[in-house]
Amino acid sequence: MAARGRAVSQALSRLNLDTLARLGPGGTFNPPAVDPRALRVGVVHLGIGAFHRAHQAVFTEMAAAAAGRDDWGIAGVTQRSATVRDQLTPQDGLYTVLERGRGAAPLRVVGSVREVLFGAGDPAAVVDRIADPAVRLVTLTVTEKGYRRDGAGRLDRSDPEVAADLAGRSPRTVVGQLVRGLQRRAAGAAGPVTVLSCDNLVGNGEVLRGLVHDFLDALPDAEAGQVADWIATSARFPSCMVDRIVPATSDDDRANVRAVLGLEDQGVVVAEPFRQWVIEDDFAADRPAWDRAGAVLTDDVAAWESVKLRMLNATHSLLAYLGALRGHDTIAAALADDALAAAAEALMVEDVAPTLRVPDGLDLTGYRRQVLERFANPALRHRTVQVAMDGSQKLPVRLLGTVRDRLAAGAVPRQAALAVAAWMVYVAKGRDARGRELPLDDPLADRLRAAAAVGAGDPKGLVDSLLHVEAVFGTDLPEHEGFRGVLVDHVARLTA
Ligand code: CS2
Repeated sequence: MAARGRAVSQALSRLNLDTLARLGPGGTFNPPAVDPRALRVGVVHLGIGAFHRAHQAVFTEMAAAAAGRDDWGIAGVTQRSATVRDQLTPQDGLYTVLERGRGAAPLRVVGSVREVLFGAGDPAAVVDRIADPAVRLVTLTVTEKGYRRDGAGRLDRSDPEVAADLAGRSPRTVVGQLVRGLQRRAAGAAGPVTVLSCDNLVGNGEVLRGLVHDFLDALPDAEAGQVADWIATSARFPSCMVDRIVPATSDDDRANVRAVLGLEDQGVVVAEPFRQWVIEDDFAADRPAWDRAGAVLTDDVAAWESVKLRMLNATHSLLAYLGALRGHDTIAAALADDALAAAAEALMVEDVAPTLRVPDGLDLTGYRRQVLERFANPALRHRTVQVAMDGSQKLPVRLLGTVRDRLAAGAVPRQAALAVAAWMVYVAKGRDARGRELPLDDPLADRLRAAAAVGAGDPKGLVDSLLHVEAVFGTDLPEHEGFRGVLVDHVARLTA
């Protein structure tokens, strides 16, 4: 059967502009909203993973269609592996978005990605594209770790990759690529540009601007000064909040698309029907008409950002660690476990909500319900271990702000501490309730494993040694007796 399935799929043509044109108007899928052949590149996107393709690339195509523009095509950069380039280039950049769950739209073929560059393979091409006068926008989804920050949130100059970029090689880090591209723009009068971070960071625009300046500060004065002046007048770094759940694509998903299109698409991305984008309205030049595609442009993005990170992402992590430990494969299965559903609700109500400034027009109770409904979507099959990855990078952003705010208010953040404790046990145990191995996929994996080994076997020891990983907990949290105590209680219960 399997061999036969493979033979059939090999015989199928690949999705591309020609095969798509031959399909004609099918009715079973939505073709690109604009003619991809007519689109010219105006955006460089760093980090063209599944999330970008299911989120900003869709908004950008819809915006171009709504405004009748042909100058907002995307040049995507895949950073470390050539996979996405090899998937999309033979397909002329086309790929499908497969929505799963209640209210799912028909398959959508997206045509806004016009080119894919491989950052590690051809770093000079990335700099060239950022410096291209036709480009007015550089967007990023490079995940938390792609920013290469130290424990204090500054550019980590002890990171060998950062150091190598600073020394002048063709840049391979995201901040290096940006600075070298901006430097070329400044020198060549390429015109103003907006740099828009779309990662789950607090104040993502401000963070990125700071890292760009950290990089410049480490360069020789003459070189850096001019660029800093140019950035002050000609570049903007707005913040934004992005939201759409995008689980990893499976073979089943690709088979599903094959069955509908009759074409092989190696670039399929899966997403829930929901998508949201709240963007700070601060651009150096023009921008796609994203507001006409459902995005909200605002002067106050910070409140939206913390609602999303502290409610949705924090609860996601809680369900991921507790769920994975209890042997639940998916977020939906974790939420179907009553004890975990109660913990999720308690985290949002007791610890998170009191710390939030609610943006105008948002009903927090409705938001909370909607988050839980989205997590409960069984068709998504979003794996707990996928959300569990990179905990050292995610915890400070989504949970520790809540912890610090609650402690400052004199409260013990019991529910937020449960999520942190579950992460500690996940790191230390490495196995679920059924004895299956849990992957520790994290840039600090070695450091975390070493810390967990020191404290092994004793809840107090484990909490103390992991709390002293400064890159995660800073220097303040290990000193906090109340927080430490509640972590020890939770870890003792979770390991009993
Ligand atoms: C998730 C996010 O993997 C994770 O850490 O919490 O990717 C989440 O699905 C998105 O932020 C939703 O917008």
